[in-house]
Amino acid sequence: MAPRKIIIDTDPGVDDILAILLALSASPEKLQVLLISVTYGNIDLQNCLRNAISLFHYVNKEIAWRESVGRSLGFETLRSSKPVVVAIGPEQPLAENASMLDFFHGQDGLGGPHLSLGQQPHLTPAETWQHLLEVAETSSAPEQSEIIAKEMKNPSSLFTQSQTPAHLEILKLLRDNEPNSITIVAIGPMTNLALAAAEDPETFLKVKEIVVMGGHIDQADNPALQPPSSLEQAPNIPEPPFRLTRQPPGPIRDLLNMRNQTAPVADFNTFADPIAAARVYTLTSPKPHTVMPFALPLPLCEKQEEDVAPLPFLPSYPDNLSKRLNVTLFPIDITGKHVLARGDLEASLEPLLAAKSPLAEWVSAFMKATFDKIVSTSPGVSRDTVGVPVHDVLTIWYCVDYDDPKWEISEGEDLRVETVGQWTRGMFVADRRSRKRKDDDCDDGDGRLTGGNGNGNRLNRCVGSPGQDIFGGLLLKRIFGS
Ligand SMILES: [Ca+2]
Repeated sequence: MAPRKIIIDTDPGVDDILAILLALSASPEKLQVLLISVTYGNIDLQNCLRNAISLFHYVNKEIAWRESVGRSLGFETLRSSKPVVVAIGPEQPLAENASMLDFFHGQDGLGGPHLSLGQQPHLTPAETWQHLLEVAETSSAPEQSEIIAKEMKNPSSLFTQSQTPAHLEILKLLRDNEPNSITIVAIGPMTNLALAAAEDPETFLKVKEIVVMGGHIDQADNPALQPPSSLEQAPNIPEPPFRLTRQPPGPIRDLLNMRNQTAPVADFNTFADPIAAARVYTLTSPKPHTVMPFALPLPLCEKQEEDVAPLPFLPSYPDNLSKRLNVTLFPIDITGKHVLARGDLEASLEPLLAAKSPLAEWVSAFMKATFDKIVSTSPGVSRDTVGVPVHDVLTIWYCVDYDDPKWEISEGEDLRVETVGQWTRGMFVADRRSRKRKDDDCDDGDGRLTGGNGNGNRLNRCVGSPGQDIFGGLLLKRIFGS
């Protein structure tokens, strides 16, 4: 069977980094990584990009170290298809300012061992690369200078710097490859994908499958509304503003961030740009125009500010598209059950740390910060029992081991993203009333959740994996080979 070709659309924070490492560690017979398209998300775009470069830096050092000590080099997919193209996406959502999970991921997205670069809005890809290099070269932090400056200038680098905006790079790959041969793995806000779909819908529809870490479908499973005892004791929890783009610091935010959620009913990736997610999912409908999100007018106060960049206007899709998009969701319902336990990580890394593995040292540092954050914010969780759901990793596992019969995927659910709710922004609305779908060529409906007209989204959803119990061990074994 031919390897699955993937594009990873990512906002590199903790679980993205582990997901990318898992992908790069796969067998080249199973997986080929064509592109890493970076978006804002967990933290601002420049820090996401810096984390991606850091990943290649440590993998480069790791391969050299493994060679020097006579170990298997690993990272077969990466070594067989390097350099991987890294492209730069937008700095903010389609409709609003970026909402970021920087509290949980640290200001650099990896628990805080680096300096923050700050935001440089509205730069071209070339300007963004240049800015990243200038910051590194003038940095007083030797580690940052070494990682970014050396890695960006290294001709034997494992990655190349694309000067093309990420959504155009995605379209180029879809044009240049056989239809139905590329899978896009979306593990950040979906702004890049929405831009690509709007730019050239028919080329976008050449994608084989879009695998998304997003959604929280079954509200009965949602414990975010059950606060821990520390929350009850917290004084003066700030009231969220009406246009909620970021949960204010405090116990609620701690609690939601642990679940990769920014609102009680929404996962972070969807919450961060619900209009982008909704626009992509409409392409799964037989009649996308019936489920397109509203285009929101700007509030008056924002219109009057001259330094606020105009929002991108994206057109509707043309009628009579040639096919429907194939999307498979990995919502928090399933990703939240796949946990990396501190005990497993430490047991796996201990001999590698003793032997000075560069990758083990890096992963150990940012995972320690992550575990410590959870212990400090979670009553009843101790140092020894703590684990962290690494949501994004599950999507890559699915792409690598797609032939495992134990994956359980429910098909064709009408799930729609709420884009305008005051309290429900980014929530998935499921129409579960029993109804019989008509064929794709049914009469036009208005797309409302009234049932029976055959419109609506048709999303596939992962409801079972090959095993929660084997997940953490498998992840560590594939990345570290031990
Ligand atoms: Ca992510």
